[in-house]
Amino acid sequence: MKRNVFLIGLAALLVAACDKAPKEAADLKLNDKEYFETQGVNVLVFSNTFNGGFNDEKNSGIEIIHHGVRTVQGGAVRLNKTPEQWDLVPASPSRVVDSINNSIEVTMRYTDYDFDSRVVVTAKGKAVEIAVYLDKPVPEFLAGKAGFNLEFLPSQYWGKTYLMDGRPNRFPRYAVSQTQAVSNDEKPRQFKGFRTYDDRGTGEFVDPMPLETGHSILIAPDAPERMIKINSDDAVLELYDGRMLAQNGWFVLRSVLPAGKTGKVVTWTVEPHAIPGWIREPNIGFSQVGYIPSQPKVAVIELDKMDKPLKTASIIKIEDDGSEKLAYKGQIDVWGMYYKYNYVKFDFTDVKDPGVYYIQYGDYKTGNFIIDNSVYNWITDATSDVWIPIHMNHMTVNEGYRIWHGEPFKEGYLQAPQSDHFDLHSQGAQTNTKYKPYELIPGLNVGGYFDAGDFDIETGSNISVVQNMVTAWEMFHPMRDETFVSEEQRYVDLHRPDGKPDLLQYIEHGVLNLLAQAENIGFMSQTLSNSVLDNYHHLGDAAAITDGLHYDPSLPKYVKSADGKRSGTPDDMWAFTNRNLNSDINAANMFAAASRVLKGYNDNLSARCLKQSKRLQEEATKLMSQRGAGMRGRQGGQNMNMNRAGGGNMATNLQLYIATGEKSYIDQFVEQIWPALERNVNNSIRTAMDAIPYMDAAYKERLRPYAEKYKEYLEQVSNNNPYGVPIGEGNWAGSGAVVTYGTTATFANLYFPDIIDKKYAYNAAAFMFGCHPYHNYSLVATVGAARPKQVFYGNNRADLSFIPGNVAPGLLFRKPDHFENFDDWPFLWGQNEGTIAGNTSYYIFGEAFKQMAKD
Ligand SMILES: [Ca+2]
Ligand SMILES: [Ca+2]
Ligand SMILES: [Ca+2]
Repeated sequence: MKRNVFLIGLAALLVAACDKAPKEAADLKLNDKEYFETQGVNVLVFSNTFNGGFNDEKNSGIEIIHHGVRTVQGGAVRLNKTPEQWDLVPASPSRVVDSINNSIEVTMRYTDYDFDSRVVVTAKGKAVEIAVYLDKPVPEFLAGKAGFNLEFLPSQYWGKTYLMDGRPNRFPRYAVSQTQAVSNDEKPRQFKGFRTYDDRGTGEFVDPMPLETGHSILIAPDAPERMIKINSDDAVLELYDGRMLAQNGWFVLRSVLPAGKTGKVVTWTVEPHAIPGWIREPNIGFSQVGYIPSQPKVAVIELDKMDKPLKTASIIKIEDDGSEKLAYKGQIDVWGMYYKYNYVKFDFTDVKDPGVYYIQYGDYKTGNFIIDNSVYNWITDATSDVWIPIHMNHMTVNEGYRIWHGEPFKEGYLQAPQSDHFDLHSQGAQTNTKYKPYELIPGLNVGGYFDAGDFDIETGSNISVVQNMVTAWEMFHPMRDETFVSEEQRYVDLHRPDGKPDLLQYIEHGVLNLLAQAENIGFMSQTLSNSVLDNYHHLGDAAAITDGLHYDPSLPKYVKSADGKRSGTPDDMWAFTNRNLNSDINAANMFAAASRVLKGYNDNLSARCLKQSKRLQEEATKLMSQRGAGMRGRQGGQNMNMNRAGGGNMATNLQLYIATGEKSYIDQFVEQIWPALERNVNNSIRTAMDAIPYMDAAYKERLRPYAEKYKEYLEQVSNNNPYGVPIGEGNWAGSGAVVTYGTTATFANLYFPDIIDKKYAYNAAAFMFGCHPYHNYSLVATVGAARPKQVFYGNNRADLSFIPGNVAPGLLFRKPDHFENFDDWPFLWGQNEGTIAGNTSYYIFGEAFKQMAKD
């Protein structure tokens, strides 16, 4: 039987081949985790609320996890037919779970419109009744607009059929339905009054028309694992395609709330089909990149709680002639329950012969993997040769026949006026600079890296990027040269050697923007970002975000000046200049480090870096102690000097010592490091280890007991969950923390091999490369893995694609007990976005890890 576990993301849905499978599924019951459950169907009611930092994250409200996949979400009273990310979301001030009546009631509130409603979800047999109640009629402006919405994941429904009142139809693969243009006066307010759209001077917004309307819809009768029946006697069901407005839109089923009415105003019966006796297919986690012969090799198998673990599993070798042979048979060890699934492990460390293998667990076989000493050789190449250079700002980036993007933001950056912002930034009343609001700050359109799936320069991230690259350069001196970079031509060509190590060119490119900030603004900006929201969600060529022409308010909007150099379209990017002294200190640290590696490569840039490093350090120290003096006055003489602020300054002192050799810096570092290690060894040991090459042998000896203590922490993490790495549960999934954990564990092994075993770093690598919950795909879009993830939230996400070398945040936790990582729908940034700081952290991890695996 050749079922391929590669397909489980799409097909975690096979009926268990069990003769005793019941003919009928059991009724939905409210469980002790406060959601409605039957085998194969979970209905969650505001277990996850609309409270993310970015409004509608498509992760909230009423949700359905259908045969293991969260295919339905967004169930709530909404003000739009197909809500976009920045449309208003309701607060949910109360949620009451009634286990006696098998129901959950949630209050929803739109403060902007003083509009309250309630939704009551009650289990009724195999269905839930969803009822919307109003104590006061819908406010006049929202009448005909507010409705109860439920959203369906396009990638799980396109191509499947539906029947509305018996009329058959098919969910479209691409958004091609009808819209109408409606006066902006009728558009409900968006987040903070921003607009997601450019109306091109029409005064109208685009409003989608329904695909179908009726009272009864049968969704996906052709796919039992996705089939849902929804009826409403008291309201009309309207089906929309949210992708008409935004590529990340979902299919939306909604009923408009009736005007002028109170009480129970809309009632739906929703019956998600449960396949009788359904058991989720095992998720066999292993490293898709493979293993070196000497390392531990443990597959972690995630099992449905109704599944019965097998006693053994096997490793099959694929021979040179294509035949297959049993290489190893070993026992399965039960780890136990972790959230909703049961976990077992299969240790095949004894398999050491180089070759091609797969894992056989009962009827399930995995895709193949390689055992060989070379398997890790390529794990950073896609990141360094492709992902990083594609994210170079202010350059044209070419690869073979393809231009990834032209030169962005030729018109430069304006001083941001006092403003709120949509990407978690703001500009205060003071500019803190010599520039007036909207004045061009010269010189900023050079160097730097796009933040992530968006195109801004996050200064903090860019500082980390340069710091990461400097660390990688000093530790490993990678001479790899696969990228042509010309700052003069503002041109990058992938896979074209130019005689210069790429890493030095990448450091130089990062430094160019950060130096421009320090020199022209005087300190570090918060961010260089979009001034209008409808540019921020740009997908496509970065050079097309702005028109490249200086904004001239004397010209009409959309009109160019006669000389073609200015335009009346206010699209120029802004520099946000609230002064953050910690950021200046971080920059001082980074400039010191960059100055060191650029010496002999670009002496002029190196000297400018050192100058700015010292200036920022001095200015920030002085300003901090002035602020500290103010606090001292209030706090009765307590010494609030900046050294107490945390590890940032400690690392800076080390960097400045390495750069300048001045003793005062290292004295301060030594004064700080030991108390910091005492307070929290896991947070400080990496910085402490960074100093080892510059200190005497006694320093390293003094660190040994802390390495022992750090080992206790590693052991504790190893036992916290079946995967043996830290697994985060935030709104942004936690692979970054796994990379950090793996990097520190790797360095600890390199410095203290007799104390710190390699297994901790191997666990981190295996997790990144496929041994993790939900599915077993590598989280890195990269060479080396047989089955990397296919879709990421990169700037090409509208093509349901990826940029090679990207690292996904990975397994997103949804309360109360569900991990997921969509691999057919890229648009959830918390699972699928890669960031420039995160990906360069991965680059260091990879370089260090390769070294460790080689030793
Ligand atoms: Ca950003
Ligand atoms: Ca090069
Ligand atoms: Ca412009």
